Parts: sequence; C-alpha cells; structure tokens
Amino acid sequence: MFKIPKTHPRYESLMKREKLVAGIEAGITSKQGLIAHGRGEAFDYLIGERTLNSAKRATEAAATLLLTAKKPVISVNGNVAALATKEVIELSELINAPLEVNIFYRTEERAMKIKEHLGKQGAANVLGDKADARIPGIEHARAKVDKDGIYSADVVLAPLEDGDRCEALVKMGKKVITIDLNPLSRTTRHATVSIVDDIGRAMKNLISIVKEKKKGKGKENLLEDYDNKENLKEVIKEMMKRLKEEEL
Ligand code: PTJ
Repeated sequence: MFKIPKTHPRYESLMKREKLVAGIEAGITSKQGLIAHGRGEAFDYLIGERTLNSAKRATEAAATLLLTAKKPVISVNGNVAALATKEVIELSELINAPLEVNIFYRTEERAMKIKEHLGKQGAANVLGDKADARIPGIEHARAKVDKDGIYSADVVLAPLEDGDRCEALVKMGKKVITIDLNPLSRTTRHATVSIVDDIGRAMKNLISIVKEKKKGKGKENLLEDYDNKENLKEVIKEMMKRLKEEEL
C-alpha cells in the first residue's frame, strides 16, 4: 500500500482508494470497482463527506428491518470486501445472517478469493461459491445466487447494488436495503430502504444502531413511518442546502 501520511487533509479518502487498489492486487476487487468508487466519491463531496440526517433515519429503518427479518442475508461484492470487511463480518454475527459473495463482474476465481478473504478475517458463514439458483429476469452474473442464501432470504442487505437486480429482488417479494451514495441511482429508487452514505460510515452506524436496538433501546416503530421515496427527497434537499452554503 502506498504510504499516506496521517496528517494529509484527505487521509481517509486516500486510504479508501489504497484499500481498493490493494483489493485489485489481491484479486478480490474488479478494476471497474475503481470507476464505481469514483462516482461514489463525487456524491460524497456533495453531501460534505458526512452522514446526513436522512441517512440516519434510513439506517434506523434498516436496523429494524434486519432485526425483525426471518432470514436476512448480507450480499458482498468486490468493493464491499475491500472497504468494509470487518464491518460486514461484525454485522453478520450481530444479526445471525450469512454473508453471500455476489459479484457483477463474476469469475469463479474472484468469488473464491472474496470468500477466502472473508474467512481469513473471521467470517464463519460465507455463501456464494455454490450459486445454485437464479434471480428471475436477470441475465447477468449477479443473477447467480445461493438457494439457501439470497434466493430464499426475506431481507437482503445489498450495498453498492445493481439497479435491475435490486428491482428483481423486490419483485420476488424481498425487502432490500442498500447503501449507495447516489440518491438518483436505480438501486436507491427501487430499494425498500436506501442509506445514502459512504459504505464505511453507513456500516459503522448500522452496527451501533443494531447494538442499541438489541439492548432494547431506540425507536422501535420507525419502519411504519418510513417512506423511502420521501427520504430520498430529503437527501436531495440536504444536498442542495449544503451546496448553497458552499456558494463562493
Ligand atoms: O465486485 P463486482 O464485480 O460485483 O463489482 C462491483 C461494482 C461496484 C463495480 C459494480 O456493482 C458496479 O458497477 O456498480 P455500479 O452500478 O457502478 O454502482 C455502484 C454504486 O455504488 C454507484 O451508485 C456509486 O455511487 C455507489 N458507490 C460507490 N462507492 C461507494 C458507493 N456507495 C457508498 N459508498 C461507497 N464507497
């Protein structure tokens, strides 16, 4: 990894890039993952690289959904595996959900490498190498899922998801939670709950809210009041407010 001094004003952002480059070198992240991250970075600038109130509300709703799910599954792609390994493993233990390696630019070799990477970091239950079922209506490789995992899950946490598959999962009757910095993407529009935030910040917040809720604290009925489309409108309002504040 390239050495970035901690005093650099953009240390955190540059370290995320280093993690992705290391992910490519380790064979777990796709090269296209860099482009996807660049788009995410641009949106992160627009929200001031911080968690918006609308994202906090979505995270509360996501935590309730995960804790009340009968069969939750966490989908992991090459970017998530590079940027939020520890966090996805911790959340999977907290909510007793398997991780499922599910990648768009699928090669069996990369799927295996992600599975091994998660295993080495301590993940006990990782699916995705079997991929013995398909999501109806999807022609690309992200349709390939595990019958005992995403295929039969009632709630899927799918960060940095593809819009068409998100839509297809919802059509199958599943509740989909996504984490995606782009409030205009097809994924954020179609998901049940869209957390518009950076994957690292969102996962940390989700873990801490899940922990609080497991202790019996936190707003229990938030899901009933939660409207994803209204929340996305709030994201855009918050973005615009910030841009106005930044006017030179
Ligand atoms: O590992 P694979 O083969 O499954 O490929 C993964 C990527 C992400 C390359 C693939 O799924 C892809 O091309 O995704 P998209 O369609 O570019 O969508 C990625 C979305 O994630 C975009 O809307 C980005 O704004 C958003 N995004 C990128 N980086 C982050 C992010 N959202 C949150 N945190 C990030 N760090």
